[in-house]
Amino acid sequence: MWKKAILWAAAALASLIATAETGYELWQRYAPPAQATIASQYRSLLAVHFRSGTPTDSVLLAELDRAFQGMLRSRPRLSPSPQSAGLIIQLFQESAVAAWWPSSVPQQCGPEGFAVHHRVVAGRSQVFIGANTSIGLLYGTFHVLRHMAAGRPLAGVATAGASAPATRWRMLNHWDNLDRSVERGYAGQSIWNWHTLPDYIDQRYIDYARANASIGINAVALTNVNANATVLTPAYLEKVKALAQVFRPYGIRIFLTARFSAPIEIGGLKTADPLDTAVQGWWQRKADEIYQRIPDFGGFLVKANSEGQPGPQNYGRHHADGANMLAKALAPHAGVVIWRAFVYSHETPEDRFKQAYQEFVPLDGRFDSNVLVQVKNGPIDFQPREPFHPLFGALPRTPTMMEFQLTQEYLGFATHLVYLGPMFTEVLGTDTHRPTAGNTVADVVSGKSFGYTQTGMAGVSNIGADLNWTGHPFAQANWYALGRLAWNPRLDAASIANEWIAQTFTQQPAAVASIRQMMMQSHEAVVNYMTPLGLHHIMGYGHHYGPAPWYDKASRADWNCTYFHRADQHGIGFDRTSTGSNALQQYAPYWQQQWASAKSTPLSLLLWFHKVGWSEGLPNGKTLWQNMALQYQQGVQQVQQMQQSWAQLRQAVDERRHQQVTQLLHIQASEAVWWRDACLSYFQTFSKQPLPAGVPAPQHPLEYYQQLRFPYAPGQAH
Ligand code: BDP
Repeated sequence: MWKKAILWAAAALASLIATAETGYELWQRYAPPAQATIASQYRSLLAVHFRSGTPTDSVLLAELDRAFQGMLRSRPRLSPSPQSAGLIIQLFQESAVAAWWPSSVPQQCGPEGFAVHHRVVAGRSQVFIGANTSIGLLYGTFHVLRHMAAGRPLAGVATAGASAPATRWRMLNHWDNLDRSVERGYAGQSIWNWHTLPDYIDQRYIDYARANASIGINAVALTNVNANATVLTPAYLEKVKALAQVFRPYGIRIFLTARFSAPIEIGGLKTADPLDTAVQGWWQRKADEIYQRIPDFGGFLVKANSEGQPGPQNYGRHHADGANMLAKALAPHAGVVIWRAFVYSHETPEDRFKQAYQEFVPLDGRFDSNVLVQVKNGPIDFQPREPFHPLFGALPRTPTMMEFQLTQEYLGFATHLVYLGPMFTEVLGTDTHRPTAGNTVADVVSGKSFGYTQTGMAGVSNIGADLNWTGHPFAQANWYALGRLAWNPRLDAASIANEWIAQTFTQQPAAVASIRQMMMQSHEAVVNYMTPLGLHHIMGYGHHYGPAPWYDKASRADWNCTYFHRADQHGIGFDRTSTGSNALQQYAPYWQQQWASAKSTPLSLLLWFHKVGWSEGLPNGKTLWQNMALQYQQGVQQVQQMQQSWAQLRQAVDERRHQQVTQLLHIQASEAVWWRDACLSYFQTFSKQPLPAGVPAPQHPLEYYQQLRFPYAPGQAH
């Protein structure tokens, strides 16, 4: 009787705990496998053969301990001999594992890769993890744990040969300010508590490092690209050093944003001219000072001569002069400079689309070997959909690194469910046709096309101090996808979603399928209800919240929405062909041909390259105006479908997160309606045509949308 009561109480408690998930654990919840047969298979891995020595080895063991306690309710036991163990984790040079792989595997693994082998002996699974380094073993262990946390049969855990990262720098760029505000951050304050560093080490720093290492992220820039030189002062470098110590065992290197005018601001010099020897000396001493504290410091990330940031052009020098000066200061320590190509000048009236290409292509081959140029995925600015940036493939002699934006500055902030996996893979999988057909953006970025010696992929972080890190529970998937794709840009977005869902929410196949479906259509949905047919940059001025296609009051032309859509009574869109700005010329001939005429341009990119008449017929038989209205409407409906699918998942997902997502989807649905109604009312003043059947009349008159103000919209610059 008592026993029964206690059992019942325990079960009730367990179910209570199960329904109260905060999301803090991210994809590292380590829930027990849903299937009992799988669980019993996993149990043979509890006997672990592993000789721990390095700090990385210690974190590996701690992770195994945590994971097995979660998934198997048991702790791993160390087993002295490999024969009696189920999980054998060994450096290749330690021999026992070496037998499992062809002799080429260790070399293919390189410094960070690993290989996993699985076999069954006397009915029990044995899993071997081999690598050349401790960090390789840690990545291999995370690979195995990911597989287990998704509840998959062990037979599938083996890698086909080596799993080695496609890029050297797999990176998060935090846009975090020293006052803990986050530029374009929608998930609370910065997780870096500069005030209590270096003495106070928040558990979050450790959990952040665990999460990053679990998906292969090995570099983080701590500070905003709109940089503050104070982070380079001794007091702050002490704080940075403390974080570097936390991250080191997880294989994560720290980068700082270098404000180009720092020699003036904190160095007392009169100039920051990169050709001035006093300036060069100042940066050299600064680099030495940093490396003395942080011997594995990654280097500098620099935004220069862009949106008011200082840079070499202030002194009549060019980007390579600036980058090389910093590169020379870092080179003796093997550090690198990541120089951003997101530049557009105040003076040039040129189509903003073209400016980065115009500035950087002439400099190809003039950068030092430890410089990477970091290019946003598209030519304008992280819009819901952009064509790939024409710089990918156009810099054969300059390592070109990818910059994606995880934080949803132009995609509904942390309120909208938008899985960016399909957007990332759409860009990565596009053939640049440079130097020849068959070279995708991924090939360029991973160094395949041009043999770059430095390679990288970065995501602008969407992380903040919110309990669940990213604000929206689904925004975690974008952090996750970035890491997975930086390791292997050929992964497909649906498989990444599958493994993320199984670790994060549920292993139930029907629920996984339904959540994956929501995720996979979510990017197209936001494109439809915000910027269909290739519209871009029609968000609210400054904060970028909500629609404002009418906005035309900014101090410079290309900060106005009207600059980008160019709607008038004749039509809408930006002519970037030879009859317009001819930005098209920056692409390989294949794309020039493809996009030169509106007829051969896909609808998804139409208004990026063409001005099209409102009544012009498109290949689907409808006019441009009808297509536009119907796509806005489709976007709204897609969000409504997501709401319906999610409502049916109440049993499959813990109550708290289910409730959170329900509420957020509700906001997203009404904001999608807002976008549709505001944009269509405005564009209708030019098209002067009725809404097609199936598109409801706007809820309010245009003036209502135009007078809305959001002075405290989150994420604005300080
Ligand atoms: C823009 C953001 C701005 C950033 C800039 C950048 O609105 O806050 O500073 O990108 O990437 O999209 O430098």
